[in-house]
Amino acid sequence: MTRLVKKDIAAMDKNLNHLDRLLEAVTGKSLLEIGAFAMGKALPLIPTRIAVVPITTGLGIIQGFSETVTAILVYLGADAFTTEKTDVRGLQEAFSRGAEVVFMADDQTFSAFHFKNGSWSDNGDATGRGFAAALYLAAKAQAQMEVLVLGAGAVGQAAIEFLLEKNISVVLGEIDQDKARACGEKYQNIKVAADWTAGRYHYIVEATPIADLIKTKNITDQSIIAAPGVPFGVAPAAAKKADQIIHNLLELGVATMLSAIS
Ligand code: 2YC
Repeated sequence: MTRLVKKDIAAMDKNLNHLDRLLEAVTGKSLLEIGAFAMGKALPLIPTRIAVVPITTGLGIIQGFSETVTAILVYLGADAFTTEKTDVRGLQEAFSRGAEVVFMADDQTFSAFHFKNGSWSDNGDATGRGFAAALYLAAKAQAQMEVLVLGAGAVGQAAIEFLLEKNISVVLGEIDQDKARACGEKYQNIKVAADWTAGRYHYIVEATPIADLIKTKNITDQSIIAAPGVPFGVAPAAAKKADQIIHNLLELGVATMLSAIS
C-alpha cells in the first residue's frame, strides 16, 4: 500500500458520516456492516478497548494518521484512544490504560492485534476483503458476475479470496508475469488475463500502485469499480463514465480490521 501523507488524512474524520451514507446508498450496508460482512462477523461486535500507538520507525510519524485511525474506530462505536507515547512506551501506555487491542503501523505494515483472544489483522488483507465485499454488495451479487482484480499483491489476493468464497468468477490482471503466474497457481480457479487492457469490464477491484490505470475503453457506463487507497487507479474520464466508484483511503480497511479482530 502506498504511504499516506498528511493531506490525505486531513479532515477525513469530518467526512466519516458522509462516506457512511454514500456506502449505504451504493451497497445497502454501512461502513461497519461492510467490514463485518467482509469478515463473516455478526454485529454488534464484542466491545473492547483499543489503543492506537504512533510508530516513529523509518520515515516516522504521519501527522494525523493515528488520530484519524482512532476517530474512525470511535465513529464505528469502539472505545478507542491514541497513546501519548510512541513505540514501545506507547505499548506500555496502551496496557496500563487497559487496552486489549492495539492498532499500529510502520512504513511497511499496518496491523491490529487483540492481546486477549490472540487474533490479528493486516490492513492489506482487510482492505482487499473490505473492498471486494463492497463491490459484491453494490453489484447485488449477480451469480454470473465476473470480477477483474487488478494487482496480485496482498490487497489483490485478499480480494480474490473473498470473491472465491462467494463463488464469483475472477479474472486477474497483473503486469508482472511471474506474479501473475504464481497467483494463478495459488488460486486454481481464477483466470489470468494475457492482456486485460484490451477488455471491457463490468466489475473491477483496482489493487495496484498505478494511478489512472483504468481507462474509459476498459469499462461501460454500468461498471462498478472498487479502488482502495492511493494513488487513485481510475483515470478521470473513466471515473465519470462508471456507474459507481467505491474509493476511500483508510476507513473501510480500518472497519474491516476492527471486524476481523472482534
Ligand atoms: O504515524 C505513524 O505511526 C506512522 N508510522 C504510520 C505509517 C503508515 C504507513 N502506511 C500507510 O500510509 C498506508 C496506510 C494506508 C496503511 C497501509 N499503508
